[in-house]
Amino acid sequence: MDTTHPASPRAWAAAGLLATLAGLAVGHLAAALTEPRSAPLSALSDAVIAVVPLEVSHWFIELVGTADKPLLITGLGIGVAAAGAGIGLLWRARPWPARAALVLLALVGAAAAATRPGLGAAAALPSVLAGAVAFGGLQWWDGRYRAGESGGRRRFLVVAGGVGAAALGASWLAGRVGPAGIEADRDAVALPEPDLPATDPGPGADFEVEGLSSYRTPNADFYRIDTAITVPRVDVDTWTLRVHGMVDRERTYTFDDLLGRELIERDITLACVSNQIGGDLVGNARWLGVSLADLLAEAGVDPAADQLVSRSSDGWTAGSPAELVFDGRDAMVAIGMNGEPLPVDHGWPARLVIPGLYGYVSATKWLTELELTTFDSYDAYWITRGWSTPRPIKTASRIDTPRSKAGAGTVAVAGVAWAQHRGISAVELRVDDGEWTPCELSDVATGDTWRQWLVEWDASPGEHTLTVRATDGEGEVQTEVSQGVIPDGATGYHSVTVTVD
Ligand SMILES: Nc1nc2c(c(=O)[nH]1)N[C@H]1C(S)=C(S)[C@@H](COP(=O)(O)O)O[C@H]1N2
Ligand SMILES: [Mo]
Repeated sequence: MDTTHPASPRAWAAAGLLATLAGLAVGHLAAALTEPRSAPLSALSDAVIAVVPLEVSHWFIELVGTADKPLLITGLGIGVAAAGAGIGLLWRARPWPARAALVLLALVGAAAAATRPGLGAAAALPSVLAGAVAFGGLQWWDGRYRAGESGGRRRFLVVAGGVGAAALGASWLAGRVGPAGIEADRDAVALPEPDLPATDPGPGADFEVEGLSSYRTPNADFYRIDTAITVPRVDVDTWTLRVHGMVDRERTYTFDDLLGRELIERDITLACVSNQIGGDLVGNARWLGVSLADLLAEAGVDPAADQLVSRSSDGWTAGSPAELVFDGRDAMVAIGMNGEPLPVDHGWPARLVIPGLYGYVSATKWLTELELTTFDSYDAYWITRGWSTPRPIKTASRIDTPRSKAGAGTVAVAGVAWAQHRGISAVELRVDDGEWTPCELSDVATGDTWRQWLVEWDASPGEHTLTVRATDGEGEVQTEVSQGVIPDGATGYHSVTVTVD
């Protein structure tokens, strides 16, 4: 064994790090050109999310909120890079074990990618390429140093760094124009006018108070919640929606089939079960789509099927009560959101929307399958992870403005309240320990949307606590009992402390 090695351990670690980063970049490029979800770090993060114990993921999400995914992918990136540095270090003295470790690392990535729902064996390729690049890089570095070559360090740095940077640049380009660049497909869709337009609540839908959420949430501001590390990129030309399970005849629809059907347009507020009191995981949009009840009726649903399982292109599932789909509410397969084709982040090309249910049991994005089954025979994604089977959305109200400061005198206090499908019949505000004061309510066309509320407050200098509560369309006052989001949604009153000067 060569003991008079000219390169220091530190140089070897750096070479291992650099070779690994270059490999990751090449893997990323290969994924961008084929299937973005198969990128090594993306696939690894997805796999971690799939296997990590429930308690750990709940703890992590509680700790860092919606930064969970960026943090996970960054953490894994650092971990893989550190492993690369370690492999470089090991290679200096013991090349064979180091080679084996590198192959193993690449295989872990390959296995993670190939086993992701909706991906196949080909998804292993980016990780295999990443491993090959890192392997080749270290092999080259090794050859130069064992040959006692000097001046190779700089060349290695330039080549490995160059390969990495070029691959990252090319991936960025591929993301815009390659197979991943589905924006062009989306732009090319001309949404037809709805056959059954939404009932417009009129100008009284929006108080237009500064700081108050607008009645319709612009797509760019609409909250996004899903398990996807890399958003599924669905090819609309080959996309189909399959209806199967407990039905008389299986059915498959293309995107054009949907476009050619009777299109309904509805304002529906979507809410996430993991929204905290006062939180912003809720939004209201005007959806365009086809009636879910009509679509399912064509397949002939077995009356014994009490659960509709909707599945996405990345294997996520939601289970909704079939009864609610057929009770006359505007459940739909949506293809448009606020006058545009569905944004990629919100489910392009099609998603499910069922008024009155939280997103985790109804709002499947990147929808590919509707399966009629029973609750006894199948538990959907979040049900197997400690969340409740479907229950009605809890009545909630939120103070949007003011949030912390106000000037003395007349202050507009305003916010939104929601209890989808039941609607909101009253909202009241309490200042400090005072009486509950009724608020003015905005106009709504249905109970499926949130409702703005507004009240004028004569604010005196000092610190004040404002508390809001709503009453739903059935006359039920929002409960004061405070409960966390698990397992079926938070309860309790939203209050803010305002300093008036
Ligand atoms: N494919 C897929 N669809 C999904 C999810 C998901 O993780 N994957 N999350 C659901 C949850 S929990 C919510 S609250 C809504 C959020 O929809 P949005 O991101 O369009 O606001 O999408 C639902 N649809
Ligand atoms: Mo959610």
